[in-house]
This record gives sequence, C-alpha cells and structure tokens, in this order.
Amino acid sequence: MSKKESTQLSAVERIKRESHGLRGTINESLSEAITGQVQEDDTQVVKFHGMYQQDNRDVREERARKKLENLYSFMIRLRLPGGVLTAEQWMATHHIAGEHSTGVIKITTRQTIQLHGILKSHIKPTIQSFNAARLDSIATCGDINRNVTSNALPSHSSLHQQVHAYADKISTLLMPKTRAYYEIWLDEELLEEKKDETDPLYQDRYLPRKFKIGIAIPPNNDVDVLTNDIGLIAIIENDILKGFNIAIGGGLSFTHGNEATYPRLATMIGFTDTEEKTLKTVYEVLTVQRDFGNRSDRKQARLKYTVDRLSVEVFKNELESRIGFKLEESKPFAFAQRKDDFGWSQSKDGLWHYTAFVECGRITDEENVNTKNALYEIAELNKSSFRFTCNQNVIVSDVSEKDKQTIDALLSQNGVTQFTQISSPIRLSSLACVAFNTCPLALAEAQRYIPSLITKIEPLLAKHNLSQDDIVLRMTGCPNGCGRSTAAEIGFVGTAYGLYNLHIGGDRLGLRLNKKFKENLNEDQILQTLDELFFIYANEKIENETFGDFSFHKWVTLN
Ligand code: SRM
Ligand code: SF4
Repeated sequence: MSKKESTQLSAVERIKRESHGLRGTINESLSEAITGQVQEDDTQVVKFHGMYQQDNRDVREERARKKLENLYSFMIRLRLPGGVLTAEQWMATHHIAGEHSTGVIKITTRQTIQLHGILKSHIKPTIQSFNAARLDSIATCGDINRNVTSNALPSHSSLHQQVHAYADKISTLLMPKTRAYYEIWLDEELLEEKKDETDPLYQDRYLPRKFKIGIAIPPNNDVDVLTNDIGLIAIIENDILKGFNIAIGGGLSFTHGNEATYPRLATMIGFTDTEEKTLKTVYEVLTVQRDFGNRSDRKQARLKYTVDRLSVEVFKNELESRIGFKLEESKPFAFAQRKDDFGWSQSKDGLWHYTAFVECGRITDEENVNTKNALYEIAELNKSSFRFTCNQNVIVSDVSEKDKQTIDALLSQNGVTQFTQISSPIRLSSLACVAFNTCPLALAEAQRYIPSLITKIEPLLAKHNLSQDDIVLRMTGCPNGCGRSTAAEIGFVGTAYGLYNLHIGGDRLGLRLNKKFKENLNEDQILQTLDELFFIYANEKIENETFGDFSFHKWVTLN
C-alpha cells in the first residue's frame, strides 16, 4: 500500500505523543489557581479524559472590555455505552449536576449525558462523585473511540439485550490502556515501573481523529447508524441474532467553502456471523485507520477520507489481511423508522418503558414541564432504569406492571406526559446541537433557537394540512454536524449569527443525505421559503410520499 503517513504531523499529533500516556501537565494546570484555564496543550489532553475547556460566549466581549479573563469552565461527557443508567446513578447524576455544573443535564445526540459550566476546581470532585456512582468519562472525547451507541428502546426487539451488550463489549475492547485518568482524577497511586501500560491498539499516537461506532436493530434506525465511522446493523432471523452487517466511513462534518470536506454515509463492506469475528473486524478497522489515516491535516483525518483516499476495495483488502478471514456478503435488511416511539411500550419480557420527549435533550425544570424533578422522583422509587436515545430523549425503562401506574402518575404530575402528548410531530422529530453559549465553534444558535422557530413553522404546516407529517427537521450551529442536520429531511446549518443554510432532500430513515438548497437565510426568509415548499409539497405529493423524498425528486435532483 501507499505511504502510510505524511511526514508533516499536525500539532495535536505532537501533543498526543509527548503526553506521557495522556497525562500531559494536567496536574500542574489544576494547581494554577490564578486562572480558570488549563495550559494550552492540556486543552487537547483533557479531551481524552472526557472533558472540554469552554468559555461563556455570552459574556466574552463584556469581560474583554473589562480586561477580565474569559469565563472558563469545563463540559464533562459520560461514557455510557448504549446509554443506560440505573436509578441510583440517575440520582447521583442529579446531585452532581446541582453541586458542580449549571444544573441542566444534557442528553447528547450520541446517547449519553453532559454537564456544562464546571469550574476547574470542581472537575476533580465531579469525576470522583461520578466514580463513586460507578460512572466515568474516559475517552468520550479526543482522537479515540467514543461512546458506542445502540438501539435504545427494549420493546423494539426481543434480542435487544443481546445486541445492546455489544455496545459494552466494543467500548471495553477499545478503551485506552493508560492509567492516567485514575491517577489524575481519582488519586490512584502513581504507576510502579513494573506495571505495563503498553497499548497495542492506540500506541502513543492514538487515532488520527475522533472515532464513532453505532449499532442498529432494524427496522429501527434511531442511532442513525450510517453516520458513524463504523455502523453495525444487527441481522436477526426468526428471533436469532445471525450477526452484523458492517458499514464503514460515515461522518457528517464539512467546512463552509472547502469542497474537499463533505458529509458521507457509511458504505456496507460485509457481514460477520460470530462475536469473535465481529469484534476482531471492528478492532482492525481502527488499526487500519490508525496506520493509514491522515495525521497532517485534521480536516482530512476522519475514517471517511481514509476510505475514499484508499478506495473501499483497497481498505477492505487491508482489513481482511489483518483479520485473517473474508467478510461474507452483507445481508438484506430494511429500516422503517428513525424517530423515537413516545409513550408506553412493553417488551416481550413483560417490562414497560416510557419514552418522554426532552426538547433538545435539556433535562431541566421549566414552567409546566418539570422533567428533572419527575426523573428524580422516579429514581427515588428505584423501580426503573433510565435510557437515553440518539434523538436526545429519555426512556424510563424496565418498569414492572405493578409499578407502572405510580411512575405514570409522577410523569403526569410533573407535566412530562402532557408535554410529550401535545408536542407536534415535527417538534418530536427535531434535533439541535448545543451551539451557543458554550460551543466555541458555533457560528449561529441551535438549541436555544429551534424551539421558537418550530413554533413559527407549525402554523405553516397547519396552513397546508401537514400538521401530522413528522418531517425530520434538524439544526446545527455550524457545519460540524453535531445535530446531524445533513442527515435530515430539513436541515439548517449555521453560517453566521442569525443565518442558516437550508438543506433539503434527505430521506426519513437516514439512508440518504440532503443537499444545500438556499444559503444564508434569516428567520423571515426561512419561513417564507418553507411556506412555498410546503405549499408545493402539499399539492403535488403522491400518497405517503415524505417531504424528504418529494423534495429530493422535485428540487435536489434538478440542481
Ligand atoms: Fe460534536 C465538536 C457537541 C455529536 C461532529 N461537538 C463538538 C464540540 C465538542 C465543540 C468543540 O470541539 O469544542 C461541541 C461541544 C458543545 C457543547 O458546548 O457541549 C460538540 N457533538 C456535540 C453534542 C453534545 C451535540 C448535542 O447537542 O448533542 C454531541 C455529543 C455526542 C457525544 O455524546 O459524544 C455531538 N458531533 C456530534 C455528531 C453527531 C453524531 O456523532 O451522531 C457529529 C457528526 C458526526 C460526525 O462525527 O461526523 C459531531 N463535533 C463534531 C465535529 C466535526 C468532526 C469532524 O469530522 O470534523 C466537531 C469538531 C471537531 O471535532 O473538530 C465537534
Ligand atoms: Fe458546536 Fe458546531 Fe457541534 Fe453545534 S455543530 S455543537 S455549533 S461544533
């Protein structure tokens, strides 16, 4: 194969290699009480421990005028393969959020939770409290395998548990070997020489870029499986798990004006029929990416670019030479849904699960909807677990028949049931990334803006008799794609404060990306454009044709 690595390494490559197993100078940074930041190189190293240094962008200019340092704090993201917490862990998280962060518990688009606004002096107590609840944030950020996602709702399949267990197995398999996290945050004794920290997978350079894995159980694609670096699709026949189709090279980020960057859905490369083969294949996809990924240009470093640069065929040949067997032909499968199933549902084992709508994944208490309080009161009963979906919602899960009524009453008393029931189909299917005020990369608002924008879109849908249409609408504050807006039927991608590119033509199930339709629209232009599109859609669509399919054929293919 061709040359493995450019000689001109990016700055982050040096930081990783010189970090002494991800220790960097974090201890020194933590002891510098005069500043709320960590040292520059440590901002990269702490990512591997599951945290980002951020500053409150709402007050940045005011503080600069007053010659004050930015208002720095940290966001910490938990490692939750498949997105599940016990009741006890939920209560711990609730308290930790109250003591150390803004108090809002944010469900992410990758099925885990984040806390924002944690001051530097609070990082260690936060991690220690999470550790006491048997939770960690190892490798949820950085150039490494991230939180592994898996189909969220147990009633979707009688084999849910069996498939779900793969998220845990893969997460464990791909953890870094360094003890740095335990030493720095949990005061584990420094390593004696004899302890072996050799990391055959990540070595001292880790991956060229972040890496994501998701597992879907057809017919449900709630994990948006093809947007991952590796997508595993469970193949189930007659209630038996036959194995997984394996897709590689998904990823959604692009840069405005840079044609060499693009969103891409993963390409199916084959099927594995045993656990051993599946895990080996996943592992070796990472080693191929480790060895052949671009380490000089971080904008070309994701697996999708490695796959396209080498070609799918060459990548697959290299992979097969490493795993020592040929992948079987991919098996047929069909998706029928990507959105969450709201309300109560029962799994084959008799347990009940309530999926509640959490707008933009922000668990908090607001006006008549006290989601945070509801979940705490439910957790106190210790009669359920808590699951998170990649659509940023929560499932009060594993409830037995005898406890269902009590839990239902708590959901209702706190307004959660009513909010879930009255929210329109388009609101229930919406996603937005964090963006302002914490994301340093945000060009425009997302989670703080989309609720009010949807309130203005709903009357347009009603005007055209489309209120019951659950169009997948998503917004991101920049083209990095954290709210997966390029995999939506209507996607908004922030370009500048108050301005968005409008993308249309993606399908409802996550099998086709959308295309840019209009640039730099302000709110009035967004509403006017959607009004026109909805009018044409309502009048010309054929029966059951989704907005995404209609707009793809009508407008995107003509461009
Ligand atoms: Fe993301 C960077 C938030 C899912 C692509 N993402 C960021 C950062 C950490 C900004 C930064 O680098 O400093 C954002 C922190 C905002 C904040 O204040 O919390 C951020 N990303 C998020 C979350 C919280 C959005 C949300 O509202 O839920 C999601 C956390 C997921 C998790 O639990 O791990 C989140 N990010 C995604 C997704 C969606 C997905 O994975 O399904 C994508 C698109 C898929 C993909 O990876 O291609 C995504 N985030 C990015 C990128 C672009 C990566 C690239 O290939 O270039 C960046 C920027 C980067 O890495 O340089 C980024
Ligand atoms: Fe920030 Fe952009 Fe991701 Fe939104 S899409 S959270 S603005 S990096």
